[in-house]
Amino acid sequence: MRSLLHVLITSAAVAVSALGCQGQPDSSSQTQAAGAKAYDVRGTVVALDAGKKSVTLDHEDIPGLMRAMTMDFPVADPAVLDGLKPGDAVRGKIRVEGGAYSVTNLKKR
Ligand SMILES: [Cu+2]
Repeated sequence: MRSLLHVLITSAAVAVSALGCQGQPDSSSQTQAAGAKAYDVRGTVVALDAGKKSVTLDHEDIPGLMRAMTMDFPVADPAVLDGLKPGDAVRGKIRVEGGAYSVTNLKKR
């Protein structure tokens, strides 16, 4: 019971902080928020796509989404990867919408 409660609280915190980061009070954000969920991710950059359209991350467990693994993620904007290079330890946000992943934020930690 206690761990379930923890998951619920964590999920709520993630949702709130995602709104804080991305919240732009325009009409399009409402449709975006409808089916989209945001997750915190921590891991290490393995490789960057030349055009910075995707990043390979060796990521830790993402509670409620997937276990730890190495995989490619599309990025929302090439600027998300500015200043990052393979080997960097990072943390950031992944948006999941309609089964598609997108890294919306990634910073060295
Ligand atoms: Cu994964």
